[in-house]
Amino acid sequence: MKILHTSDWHLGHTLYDHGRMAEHEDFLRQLKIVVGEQQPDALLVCGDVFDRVAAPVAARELYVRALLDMHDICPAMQIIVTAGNHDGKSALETEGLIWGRLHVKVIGQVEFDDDGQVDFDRHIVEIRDAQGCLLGFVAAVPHIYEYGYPQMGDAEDRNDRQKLFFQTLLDKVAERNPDKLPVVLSAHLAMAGGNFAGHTFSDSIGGIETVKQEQLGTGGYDYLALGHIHSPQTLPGSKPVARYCGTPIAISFDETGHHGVTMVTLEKGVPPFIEEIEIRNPKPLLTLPGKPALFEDALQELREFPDTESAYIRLNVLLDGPLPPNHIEQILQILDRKKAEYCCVVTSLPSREEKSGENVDVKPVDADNMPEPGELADRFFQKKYNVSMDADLAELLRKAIEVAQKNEIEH
Ligand SMILES: [Mn+2]
Repeated sequence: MKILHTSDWHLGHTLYDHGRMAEHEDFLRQLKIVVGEQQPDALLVCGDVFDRVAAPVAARELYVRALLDMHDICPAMQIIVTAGNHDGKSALETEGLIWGRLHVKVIGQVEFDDDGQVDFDRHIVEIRDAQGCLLGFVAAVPHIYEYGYPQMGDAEDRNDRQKLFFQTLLDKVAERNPDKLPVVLSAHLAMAGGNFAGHTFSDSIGGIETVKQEQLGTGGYDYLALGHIHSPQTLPGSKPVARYCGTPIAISFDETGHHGVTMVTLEKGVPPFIEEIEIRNPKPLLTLPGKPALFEDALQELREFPDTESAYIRLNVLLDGPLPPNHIEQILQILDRKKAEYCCVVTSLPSREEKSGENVDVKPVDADNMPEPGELADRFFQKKYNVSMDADLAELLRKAIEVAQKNEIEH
């Protein structure tokens, strides 16, 4: 059984206001080639098909066209789409009714039968070859918030509910699988021991709570196909092997390294064979220079960047004072005749060892011995930038303090 494991397409993503439709189109063009060449038995999209619940029309069209294309080039292939935390779960699910006709199974959320019992059957997908011969199973679980696992039996704690959910699902697969054909479990969640580089846990990844593999049931599957984390990785020590295929194109500048999709070949009684297939982004996310440099040096590097090269640029600046007020204009001016596009500036301060001169210690201020505002500001400035304020800035500050104090007296 050959499974093409993908996740986190994030169609409709914008990077600092730059739409990424062309890159996603290019990814789907590459994916179509992979599917055409490899003829997998199943294609998994393990959540975060879209970047946001209300995905733009163009992104939805891209998704529809992609599924049609994949079906056309490999008609016997079973496509399985599960919702991630970024997806509109019920919308995805409703469209699934139509997709069923084209060998696409969409699982947006957990549903219950008339007796109020979890409908596990809809999470179990049989994978068959072109002749209809059963090859194995995919047990597909969409993103479920930790507190959202259904109450089952006497499991009250949310961890117990999660564990019971997965275990029950795997037990139901086992009932249907007397020949012990290969089973893939798929989920969209953060596993303990993963490398979460690039995820700023403030976004909808939310207060990330990691899950240990034993939470997802014991035994009963041969490969754990994960979505949610964007760096491709096989989890060290995972048993059965658990893997994030990663996002096909980087979503943030901190997702350095390659991206792609994962081809998994599963045979009865043999450990899964895993092959990474790289997806090349025609417009990479670049941090320039590679190591933080003073603003002028960073600008120089930007000037030297090839005019015709497509890229998103994050300028990497080492601060020796505040950035010039017109720093963005300076950057944009250089990029004006280039194909590369500006995204942001990331700043860092020299590490303590690199700092020259005395380190100025800011002592806690006691109310009776409050220093003059100008002195306090200067101490803070020295501490932050390791130099004194220049005369112009000191004069501006002196005037601002004067006005503020005058206002205070008047009111
Ligand atoms: Mn994601």
